[in-house]
Amino acid sequence: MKSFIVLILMATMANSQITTSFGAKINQIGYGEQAKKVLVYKNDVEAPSVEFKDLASGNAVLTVPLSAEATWEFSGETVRKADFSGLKKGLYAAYIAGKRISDNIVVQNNVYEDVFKASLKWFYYQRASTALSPEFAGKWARAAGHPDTNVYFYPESEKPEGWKIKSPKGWYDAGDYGKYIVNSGISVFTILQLYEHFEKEIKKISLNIPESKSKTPDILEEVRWNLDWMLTMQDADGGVYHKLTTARFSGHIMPNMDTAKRYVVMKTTPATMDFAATMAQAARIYKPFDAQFSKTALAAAEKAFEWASKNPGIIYKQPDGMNTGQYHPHGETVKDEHLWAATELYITTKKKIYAKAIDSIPFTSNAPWWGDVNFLAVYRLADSKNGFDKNLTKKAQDTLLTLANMLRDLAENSAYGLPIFKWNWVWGSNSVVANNGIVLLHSYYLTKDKRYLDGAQRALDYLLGANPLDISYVTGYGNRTPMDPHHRPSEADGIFEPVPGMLVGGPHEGGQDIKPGNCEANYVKKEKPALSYLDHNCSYASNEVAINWNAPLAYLAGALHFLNNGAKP
Ligand code: G3I
Ligand code: 9MR
Repeated sequence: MKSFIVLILMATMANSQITTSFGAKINQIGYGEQAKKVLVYKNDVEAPSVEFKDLASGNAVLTVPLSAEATWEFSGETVRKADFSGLKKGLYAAYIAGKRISDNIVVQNNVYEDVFKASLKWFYYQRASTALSPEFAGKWARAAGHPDTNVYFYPESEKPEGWKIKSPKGWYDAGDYGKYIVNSGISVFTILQLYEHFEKEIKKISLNIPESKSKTPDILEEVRWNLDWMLTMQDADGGVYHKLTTARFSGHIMPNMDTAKRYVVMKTTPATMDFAATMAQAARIYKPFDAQFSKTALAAAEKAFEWASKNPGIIYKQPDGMNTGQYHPHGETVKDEHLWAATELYITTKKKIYAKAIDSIPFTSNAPWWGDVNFLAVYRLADSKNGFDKNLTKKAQDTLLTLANMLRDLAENSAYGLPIFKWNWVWGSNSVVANNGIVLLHSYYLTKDKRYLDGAQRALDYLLGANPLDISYVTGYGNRTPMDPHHRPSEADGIFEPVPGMLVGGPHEGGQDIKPGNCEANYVKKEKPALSYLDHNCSYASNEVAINWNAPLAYLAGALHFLNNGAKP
């Protein structure tokens, strides 16, 4: 056993020096022992099969056939696939006709533990209003920024002279220093759902954060930092402010250097409903650890739902002179936020008023994202443990499996074997792939059909290296990783390596960042969205980081880690 661990360490170190690719597209972190393992290769040699050698002995241990050639429309590549799921625990490399074609391949059930923990720990690095000490942040320690104890209303003219609130803590949204309720909602939900699904296992996970010695699990302590901030964003009447930012995006400076006035902007229906859903979920989860907080969260949730029900159509509108993020709802509808809030409040309170709201709102059929949270409710309604009407549960299960079957079929039959739709190549496409993986995991939990689990594995494979650019999109985890993300602390801290564990937005051909003086290099490859990515801090449309991108990565990597090690959700 010891020799195996030494071998893994040597391989990981060796891998960390590997920068040039051998060509085969694989998961650069590795695979669980029972996992589906697929290699994709842009075939440059005529050969019927791929051979896998055990790097310890040098012996060939597995030979598998290469599939027929197929073209992946999103990169224009003609490739062949090989299923090497037969490989068990060990360290390998792949060869075609005697030529090495892959990085080291690690097969071991614990292989995702580090990248999973790093993707969660990243939220600590995003904390506002506190210094990050070397004990918990290592070389990315930094001074505190944004105390947010004097936050004004924008525009100030709309409030009495000197009006201000205290709104400290919370996570910076992304590469900027804004704090946004809409994006917080889905991010908090996704992380807390990982806790709900793997409570026994995740309680043992330490993130090495200042609260690690408390009796509350680290994942809940980290999320609490943002929940405490969210509570400060609720006005006395129950309405919730949409965001807290400066009037304009700051320069690429460290948090403590950004001392411009900060504002809360507009109470909106989507923000208030997202807040209600998140607080209702938190009220259940935190009850055993902090009964008072649980009570406060539920009261805030019910008050928010009431305000949003009385103000159903208040949509964010960027005021003049304000140019930070908008999180403007997709297609103006707030039905999805309403459905999600009612669902979470029903589970927590079992009140009929919430069940009534649920009945009147149809399901959508796409993985959840900040602009359409409908599927977060579908996940809940599809779970018979939540005590919803049986017909409603059946309808939700059918909705879930209809989407999952399309994703599963793409993972099995597309040229790259990936669960990615044509319309997924949006800004933050990597988070869409991660959320597609979560749709597949929910379907696996429901049916125990391993084909869904295999599809979720392929989603993680893509994010960790099995993609045309042969890059693991998570900073610090993989053989070739983003080195220059659009992330102000990583750009301004004077440290070569970016903050670790961050999932960059990923390929997107919108090119919104290609402007004179910014991102001149046109990285967009016409009609090849999977190649339209630029590892440069100018590219906020393909190379930024965000809490709603890391949260589904943390869920996907964490769930596969726990499932690889025997968890039963
Ligand atoms: O919904 C439409 C879809 O129907 C259409 O097919 C597609 C075509 O690309 O566009 C979709 O809308 C896009 C929307 O994201 C949803 O994907 C918009 O064009 C696109 O502009 C919008 O981008 C958002 C971006 O802010 C600009 O508003 C990203 O989702 C969002 O993640 C990003 O969020 C920013 C915050 O505002 C500020 N903090 C950083 C954060 C990450 O970049
Ligand atoms: O840094 C900002 C990033 O968080 C946003 O996603 C992006 C789009 O809203 O805007 C970035 O800020 C840029 C601004 O939009 C234009 N001037 C340069 C700013 C820094 O790149």
